[in-house]
Amino acid sequence: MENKKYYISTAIAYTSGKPHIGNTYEIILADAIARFKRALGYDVYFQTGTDEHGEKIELKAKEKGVTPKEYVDAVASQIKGIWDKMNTSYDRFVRTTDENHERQVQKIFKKMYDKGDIYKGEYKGLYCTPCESFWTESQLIDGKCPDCGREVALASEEAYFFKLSKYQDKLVDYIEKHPEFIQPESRKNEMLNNFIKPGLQDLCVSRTSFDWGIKVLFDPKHIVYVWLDALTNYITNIGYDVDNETEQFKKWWPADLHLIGKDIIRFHTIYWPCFLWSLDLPLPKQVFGHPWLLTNNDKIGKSRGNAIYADELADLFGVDAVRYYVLHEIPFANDGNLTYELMIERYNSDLANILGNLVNRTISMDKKYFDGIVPEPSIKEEIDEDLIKIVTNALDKTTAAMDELKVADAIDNVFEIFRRSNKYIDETMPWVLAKEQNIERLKTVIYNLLEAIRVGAVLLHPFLPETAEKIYSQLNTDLTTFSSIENFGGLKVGTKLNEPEPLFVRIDKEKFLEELAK
Ligand code: ME8
Repeated sequence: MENKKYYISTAIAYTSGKPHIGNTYEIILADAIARFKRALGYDVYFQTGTDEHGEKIELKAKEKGVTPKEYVDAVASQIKGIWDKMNTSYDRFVRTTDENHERQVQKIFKKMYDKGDIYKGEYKGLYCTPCESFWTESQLIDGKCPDCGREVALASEEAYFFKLSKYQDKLVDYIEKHPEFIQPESRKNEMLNNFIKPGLQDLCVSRTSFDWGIKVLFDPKHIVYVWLDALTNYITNIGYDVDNETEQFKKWWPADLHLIGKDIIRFHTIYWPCFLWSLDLPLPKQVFGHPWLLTNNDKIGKSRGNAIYADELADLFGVDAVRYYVLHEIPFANDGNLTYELMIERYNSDLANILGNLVNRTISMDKKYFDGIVPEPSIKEEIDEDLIKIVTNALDKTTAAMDELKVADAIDNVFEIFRRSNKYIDETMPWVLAKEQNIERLKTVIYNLLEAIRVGAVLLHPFLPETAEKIYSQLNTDLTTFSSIENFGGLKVGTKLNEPEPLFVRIDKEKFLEELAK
């Protein structure tokens, strides 16, 4: 397999507060994609981190009576702690307060200025402080910020502007010629028709009304606009330097995928391409705006008071149960919903019943009939063919879904192996074979089940790594690569299995919800 590079990034989370399950969904989704690519043999670089400047954070720190740096240090470490708890395999956690990032942003701003893409002017507009965004009258909804619904205030200041208008035609042309650039497709049309084609106004890229940010090198009373600061994280942290092209940068840029939420597609597909063109750099290959996770069908927000947190869910259900839920329940283009009731139902039906029971039953049967040794298959029957077909096709099918970023479909494909295996138990009735002393056939049936479970575990690994590793350990196998599942029959005959241990213990819904209410 060729060793191609794959650079995937998530949005960098605001350090305004603890990230909720919606924000955490994104890092889990990126993690599943990154792990899958690594398993396919790609040389992967997976970057995430925190967005730490801006007026909102300055205000939050003041409220708490700490310096902005003390405030962001604490929140960034909390965010990193949640990313780690969720078992995400990022290669680098970046922070916009990193010294190198700050220096590079100053140099980038200067380069754009020297080129004539940034000029000085005066800004008058309607500003939403929590969103760090200026809006035009026509963008407001009921006179309020279209993103968060809060009041906007008239603001006027001397400011630097970026010539977005200069790149408008180029942007329309690029997006039309590269249909894969903005995903899902519906978002592409929304950007083109609602935002770009009606006309791009020059963008205000500096502020003087607060201090907490990166100072413009040649005019230090100006602070670099937080989105110019934040977006450049994707290049400053892989060795971008305006005066010196590094090998590291040449290796990784352009990024293969910026994974972000649908609310910030505008910044990534309008501002970011124009900034990159101003620096004479190529664009990322793809920007995928994933849907939202809702709770009780309402958007989860840090300041909406309805936040559910990933670490708290993980304490209740386990890390992999949370990973499973968010990966499975949020389809490619539609929002997903999360409630405790739904979470328990999914947990019981998919994780405890379909997967947990299958593994437990199969290993227990092997222990009972063959003393825990992997038996040699010999007597094949027609009924085996469908199971074997589903198992051997799963790698290609799952890879195809992942290539299209249809992660919920991909994980469902893996579960197809487990569902089919359960059905195979019902069809073959191993206990009847044992009673009838049909031992040779029983050996084949048990072997097929164990091998199906191994293949399922290998494919499950990118999504639920800890569960897959528990299965490897129960099967006592080190055949865990994607190449080991290209053909059916990899599991070694004669292997001594380890003790079966329940992977997911069924939850009593009523009791659980009662406890939770307390
Ligand atoms: O937007 N469901 O940071 P952030 C799913 N700092 N995803 C959600 C979500 C939900 N309910 N709510 C938010 C920022 N997200 C900027 C990014 S990148 C250069 C700068 C997603 O902490 C959101 O869309 O508000 C974003 O991709 C990520 O969580 C971080 O959001």
